[in-house]
Amino acid sequence: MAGKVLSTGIRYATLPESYIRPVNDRPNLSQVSDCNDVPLIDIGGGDRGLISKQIGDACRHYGFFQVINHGVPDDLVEKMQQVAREFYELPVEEKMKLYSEDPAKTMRFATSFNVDKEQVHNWTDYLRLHCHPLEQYTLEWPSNPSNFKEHVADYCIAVRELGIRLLEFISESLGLEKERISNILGDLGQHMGINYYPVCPQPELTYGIPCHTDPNAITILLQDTLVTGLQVLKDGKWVAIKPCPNAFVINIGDQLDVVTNGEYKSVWHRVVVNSEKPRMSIASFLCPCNDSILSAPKELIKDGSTPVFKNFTYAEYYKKFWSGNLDGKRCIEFFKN
Ligand SMILES: O=C(O)CCC(=O)C(=O)O
Repeated sequence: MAGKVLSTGIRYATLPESYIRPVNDRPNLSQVSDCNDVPLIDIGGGDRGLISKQIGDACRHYGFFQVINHGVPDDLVEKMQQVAREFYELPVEEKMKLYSEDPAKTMRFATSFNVDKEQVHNWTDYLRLHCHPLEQYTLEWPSNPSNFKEHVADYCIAVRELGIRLLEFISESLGLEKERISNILGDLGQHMGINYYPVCPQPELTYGIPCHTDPNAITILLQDTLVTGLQVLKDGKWVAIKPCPNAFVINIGDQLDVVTNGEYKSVWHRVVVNSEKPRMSIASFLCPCNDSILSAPKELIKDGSTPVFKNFTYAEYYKKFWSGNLDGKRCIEFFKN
């Protein structure tokens, strides 16, 4: 079983066969350029109108953006990164105590995506946690490293506040009341993915995570400060998002696409790996409450037209997402009218 995961400390000289992508599905790294105009939005200032306009423009034209002066204290970010690193440094036998391939589990250590179903594996391990309500989930979180629960919980609380503020700006950017979108999403669920991408002997043959859109509403990503890996599809071309100090990358997920009636599209992104350095990223996924009925507000549906998406619950969507393969098809297509 331990042979399935990658964060074992073993360095491979060549890429194991089960990770090699077919020739027509490789990252073509030489063709990817840096994105030099990623919107970088300072949300610490007082001009709400300007901030929501900048966020609205970024959602419309990019589907992702970065925020600075976001209110998540630096020391919480550092402690979060530190315990995440320490977790991956644990002996593989210790991490394997948490291993599961069951996506319904609310805490698990895993690898790739859907190991038993997918044809080619992805060069990543991840620790996946449900985080809200904290008192319900922290009990099952790893107790090794010993300060994991404390630091991750503090970070989750601060990131959640940021997410709620961002949803308010997004709502206002559409001409809606501040809480309109949050009210549709209900008491927001919160999941975390602590992703580890080991050094890879042949990065041009595989992905850390292949092209996908996120199933949730918005993702607040803490990138590795030193190693680039995230790429976003912009105007039909893959561009690399270089880490920016003290910034989070925010990307629009499928549920925001649904509740904006397709006005803000969920963004295609992927992760590539590196032959010299491992990479770690920490993704916080804010999602609708499991049983909220998701639909766009009437203000965003033109008179007499049919909403782009059917009504459904997030529980239905999430199950469908994890039953697939990250094979480049958007789960959201199954929910269109
Ligand atoms: O590692 C990253 O930069 C992005 C991770 C990601 O796309 C995900 O966890 O869904």
